[in-house]
Amino acid sequence: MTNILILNGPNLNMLGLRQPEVYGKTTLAQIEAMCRDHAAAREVTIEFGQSNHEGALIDSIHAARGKMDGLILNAGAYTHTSVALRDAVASSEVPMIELHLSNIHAREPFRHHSYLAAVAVGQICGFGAAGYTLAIDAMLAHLKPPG
Ligand code: CA2
Repeated sequence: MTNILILNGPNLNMLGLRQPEVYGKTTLAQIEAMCRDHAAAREVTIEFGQSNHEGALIDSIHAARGKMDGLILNAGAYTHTSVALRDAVASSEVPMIELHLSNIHAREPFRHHSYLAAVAVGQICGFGAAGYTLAIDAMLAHLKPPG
């Protein structure tokens, strides 16, 4: 069984409740349910979490070391600010996919730079809530390439 940690950063607990024009109408609880359904059909177990606190996210990434096969990380605004999160990902040695609901490259210039991109397997952005299940499939393809 493949174990994937899906971790969400600050303010993503507000999904579906505010700014639906930017982030969509789907709540984080609905996204978690979508991910659980998707994983169940693929022999994948997921852990799903969210924190508004940088240190708590770092603790979760450290705890994933040696336990989880992959990390899907929507670090929210910490993407653009946090060297500490980048260092945590690098030290965890868990393959990480950087995920965003919105296309960060089509938004304000300060969202164009990601501290996480250089330590990611790859980045998925701009597909809204569907990005989460795309990221599960991308992680499986990375961990077990076809053929
Ligand atoms: O597009 C994404 O997934 C982001 O990671 C979302 C972050 C943003 O800072 C990144 O640049 C891109 C913001 C998450 C805030 O989520 C909210 C949801 C509803 C209402 C208000 C904020």
